[in-house]
Amino acid sequence: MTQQTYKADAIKVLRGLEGVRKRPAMYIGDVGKRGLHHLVFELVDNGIDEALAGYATQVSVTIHEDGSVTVRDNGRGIPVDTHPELGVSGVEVVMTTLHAGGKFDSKTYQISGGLHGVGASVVCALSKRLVVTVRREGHIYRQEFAQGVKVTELEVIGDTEETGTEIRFWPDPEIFQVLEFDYALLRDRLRELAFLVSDLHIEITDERTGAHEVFHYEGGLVEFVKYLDEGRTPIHDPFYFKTRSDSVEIEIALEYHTGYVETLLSFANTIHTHEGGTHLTGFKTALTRAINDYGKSYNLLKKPVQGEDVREGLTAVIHVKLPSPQFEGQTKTKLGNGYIKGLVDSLFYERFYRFLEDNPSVAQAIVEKAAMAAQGREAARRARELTRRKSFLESDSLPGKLADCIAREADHAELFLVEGESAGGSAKQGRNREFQAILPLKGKILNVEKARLEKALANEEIRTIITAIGAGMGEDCDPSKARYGKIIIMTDADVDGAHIRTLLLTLFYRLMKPLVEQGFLYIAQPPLYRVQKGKKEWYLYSDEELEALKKEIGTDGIRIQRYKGLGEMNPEQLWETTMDPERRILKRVTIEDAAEAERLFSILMGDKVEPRRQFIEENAKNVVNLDV
Ligand code: 0RA
Repeated sequence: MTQQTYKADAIKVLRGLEGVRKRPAMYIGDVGKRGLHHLVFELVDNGIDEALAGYATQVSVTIHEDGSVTVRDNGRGIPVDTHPELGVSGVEVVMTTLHAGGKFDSKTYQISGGLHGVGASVVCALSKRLVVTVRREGHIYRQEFAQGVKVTELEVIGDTEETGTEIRFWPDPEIFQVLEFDYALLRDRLRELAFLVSDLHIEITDERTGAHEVFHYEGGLVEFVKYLDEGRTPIHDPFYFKTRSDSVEIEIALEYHTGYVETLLSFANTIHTHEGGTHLTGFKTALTRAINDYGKSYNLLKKPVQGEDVREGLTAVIHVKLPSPQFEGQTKTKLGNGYIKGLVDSLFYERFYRFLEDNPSVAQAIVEKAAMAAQGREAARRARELTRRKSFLESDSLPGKLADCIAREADHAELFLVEGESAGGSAKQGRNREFQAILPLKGKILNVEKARLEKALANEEIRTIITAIGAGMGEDCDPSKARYGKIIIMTDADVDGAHIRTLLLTLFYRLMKPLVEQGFLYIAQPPLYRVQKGKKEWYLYSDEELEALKKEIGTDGIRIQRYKGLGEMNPEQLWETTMDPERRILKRVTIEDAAEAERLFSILMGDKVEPRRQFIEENAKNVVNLDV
């Protein structure tokens, strides 16, 4: 890395900060939970920039008890000398003007793209208080701001041999609807960043709870792939390559496992491209061609296989770094730079084809797996046509077990998926049949993580669920066709219930993901206790609530009933506590972090027992770490 000396005069000033407080959503997406956490990632990105430029090796995040967060890096430190035109320090320029930064040339990668990279100044504008501490040129400097305006001058507060930038901020309650930081959300993204930038040490500390984790993965993407596949059985050592062509860097790791699920994660300049884009397209095209070419050359394939066939049981991470990334798509997470497709295609093809030639037994296993997948796909297509033919369009083909509701508009209609025939019976009697439909489920449904599509579709219980909902499945899944606006999973509050809930979540996540993404899926919260004292009664949903109530009303003469299952409630009780929209508690299932959700399902539902046991032990409380 060339030793460029940017000083304050290299900082280009583009715009003032007024607009940020007026329209925060334009800069950070929203002013809810997501936007709040975006502030932290904005600062972390600056540290990552310093690391990618070769200057920082550490980034740390600390959540403080007073609701503030500190982000620190050991890079060069924000310049402290006076800007020649503006007459203020570099620190002040960076913190109070939009798009300031010494990195607007494309010699170093800027992380910026889409919502990202708008810089520390946005965080400053949206904080009721912010303190910057810079270690540089032998001194420790400090300056304080409030709502984007400086409240102290830059001053020297000590001496040091270290360098780096430390920013502590207190999010402004006038701006944000949510002020509480979520440790797990920050941690998951920081871990992901540590996989993506392998030389970096990333630390997170939560002073509210004492939690502390350090992430550093020398193996980078190879370790990322292994991490994602922790619950699965790989069939070879990961393939890995990294290459550079002009100013573009391409890095890919992949492995095939014994399962059927496809897990592809793509990134551009460390940003998760949820919607894919040109890098992913190039990768997929090359993979399909390489396997077909190899299979044909070595007489391993009778006829060509398709893209989805070569991705069955594949886990891959693709990371490209390029100057000026273009982000498109609904959520601005689709890489648009057209030339990247051809570049990834040709460079990856060459290296992957060579990998196949160098590892003939692995290559044979991969080609055979793809051929099997092609057969499975044919069988699944036939099965799907069957499901489609007896689809919801012919209303008498709705599953016999379904007690449908009267309402026809999805907006008003709800479907309860209920564990067990007896609870199903209570739910049918207790429901409001105007808008509530009930589908009782017999015990445990098939685990779709371990079964191929054709087997999943051959399963009566799964077909029933898909047909009842009517939105289709797989690539055909279309939430606008769903017959219900809310699909509510209602299981017992015990271990079996949690297992069935996870099986159902896996089914939706794997076969009807758009329904999850678009917020159709909910989890009902049946009460854990019923408490009676005299003529009064209470339904309680947690042990904490029970303790609180005992404190309030005392323990004399109270009767506590613990519900072990939905079946112990009569229809009226079930309605009052769990189904009545006026009184029930529903948790909406969202996918906060796709990579973590992928891994979670592979651990919970994959074929390895040990990681699952360990995971459940560590996370005994929140059985599924989807943000429900
Ligand atoms: C402008 C110029 C230089 C560094 C930075 C900004 C910088 C900003 C942040 C924000 C968080 N951490 C940061 N680290 C560095 C270059 C300074 C030089 O040439 O020494």
